[in-house]
Amino acid sequence: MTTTNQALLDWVAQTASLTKPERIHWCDGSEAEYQALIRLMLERGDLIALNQETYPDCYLHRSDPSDVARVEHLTFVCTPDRAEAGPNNNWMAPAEAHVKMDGLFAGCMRGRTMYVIPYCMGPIDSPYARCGVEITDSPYVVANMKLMTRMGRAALQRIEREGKFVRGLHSTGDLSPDRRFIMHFPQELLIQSVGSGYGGNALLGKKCHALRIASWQAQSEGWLAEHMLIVEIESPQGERHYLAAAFPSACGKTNLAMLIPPASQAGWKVRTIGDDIAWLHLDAQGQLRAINPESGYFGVVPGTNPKTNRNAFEMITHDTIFTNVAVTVDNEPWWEGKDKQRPATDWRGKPWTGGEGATAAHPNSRFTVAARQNPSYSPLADDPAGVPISAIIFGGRRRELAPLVYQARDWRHGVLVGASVASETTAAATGQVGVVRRDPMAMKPFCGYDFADYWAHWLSFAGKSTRLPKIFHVNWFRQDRDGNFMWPGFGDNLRVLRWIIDRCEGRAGARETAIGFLPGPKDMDLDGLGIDQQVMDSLLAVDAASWHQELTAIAGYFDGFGTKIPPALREELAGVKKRLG
Ligand code: GTP
Ligand code: SPV
Ligand code: MN
Repeated sequence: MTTTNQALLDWVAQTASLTKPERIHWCDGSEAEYQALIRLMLERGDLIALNQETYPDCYLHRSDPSDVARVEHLTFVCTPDRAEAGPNNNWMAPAEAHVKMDGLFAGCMRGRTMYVIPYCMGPIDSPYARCGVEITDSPYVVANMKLMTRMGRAALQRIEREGKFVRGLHSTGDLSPDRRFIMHFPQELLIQSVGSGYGGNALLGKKCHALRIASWQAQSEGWLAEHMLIVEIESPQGERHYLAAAFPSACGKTNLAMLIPPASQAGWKVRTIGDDIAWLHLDAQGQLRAINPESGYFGVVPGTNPKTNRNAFEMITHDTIFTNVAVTVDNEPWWEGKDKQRPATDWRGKPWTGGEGATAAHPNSRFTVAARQNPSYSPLADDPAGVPISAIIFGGRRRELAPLVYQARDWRHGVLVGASVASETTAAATGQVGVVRRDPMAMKPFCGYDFADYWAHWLSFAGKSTRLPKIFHVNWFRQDRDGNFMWPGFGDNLRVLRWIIDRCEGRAGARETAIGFLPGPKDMDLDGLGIDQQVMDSLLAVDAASWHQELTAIAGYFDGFGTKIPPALREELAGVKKRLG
């Protein structure tokens, strides 16, 4: 395979002369190609075959122990003007970054195969979809890109038709954290990543392209690229709604997108459009529509079981690549929260001995799987027109303060709600876990430009349509004094989604508070839940003193963006403060 696109041919030739691979392989995206890559990785030891009777076509990849999560401190946005990247990004001057990266890429593919992966983010025939080409020396990356994106011949044909694509160059390098960088050059539509084989650092179509570069493009083109799941909810009467929800990494997007209604919610159907990224466009009627640019899931493994997420649990019993899980004596994958078994080896392949605070599977162990394997897969994920969004939901992982659910007063207030999201850090990125940090719109690690400009962009939608989605905030993670989750979560989150949908349809009650609208005691269906009224009261309480503290923290956070902060956000913040009294 090769191409008629001269720019692509030139870039491939240029990259080969820099990186000096032994051979070049153009990926066609075929099943045969995928199987050949799997065989190659099994021979090289990059993959280990799991129990092929109980887990057919499932494999385990053990990454370098230093390379198990995104590395935000090594991720840069390289714009000519530092201010474009904003205080929310690490910045490096493009010229400096190019010199550094060229040095690291020089000869890095000697003796290795260079893979050229044309891919399409979004349904191949969608006007909202965008293409890219990733060049990599990692067969693991190729196999993951095959599961996660529409990759190969069809994508290349679209690139040849359109002539435009995002370039991504990746090399595993020597895996030394000292020589690990993930660089973005938005003006050049270019990504360069070296020294990591981990998902978000190496599968360049995902966070690097579909969020950081795409958010940049979306700003100038009038759309939104967001860290959001997209879910379809069908009532027993057959009424369908589509919701988009932004939660920070490892805060419940995959689980909500694959929700299984509890027994007491008979007749409700939930289907998945996407679990991580949404591209949102206004159509000619002013309706916000969403596509999922991905075609697979790179999901958190720990905690997945038939009770929390039976869809995911079944989905990953075949044709799945596991990364950094433990293994049982029967050579089955194992992780914390799976079952009562004791694993034989931990994620590093060492005999499992237990031990205080240790986990057998890495807390950020992941599965990679094609979306079509999901029992709750919605065929609308392939609809080029996307789905109409009724509500946008923001959320975070907060043991205190943030109530189970509340509704913003209007779009402008909703942008404040999104901009002030805070959440406890998780194992999805290296660094401390469990510390509350601001993660506006769940995009702290992924917004490719200054947050102040990004919020202004969000605010601008109010002037473009009169039928924008309603905006909500949820928190599934409130804890009591003993550290137990107060809300059952998972399937029961449907009860909250139903209130949200009914609010959109103007048929659910609410009580007005300083921070927005919350369900009153009778406004949510809690039938069959058996939750204490006292617990519900505290899940839906708005404590004025604590919220005053929160507002001060938000104001302080906004100060970090200087004079660029949109006045509307300050005004909305002042409005909440005034209402709190
Ligand atoms: P990324 O792929 O990193 O963007 O994460 P995600 O937002 O898709 O997170 P995911 O759904 O994989 O959930 C991460 C963790 O949160 C898992 O360990 C889940 O078991 C847990 N979780 C998800 N939903 C709930 C919930 O409703 N309640 C509680 N208590 N935990 C949840
Ligand atoms: C996240 O960290 O939000 C993920 C996993 O979805 S990664 O692809 O590694 O970014
Ligand atoms: Mn994510």
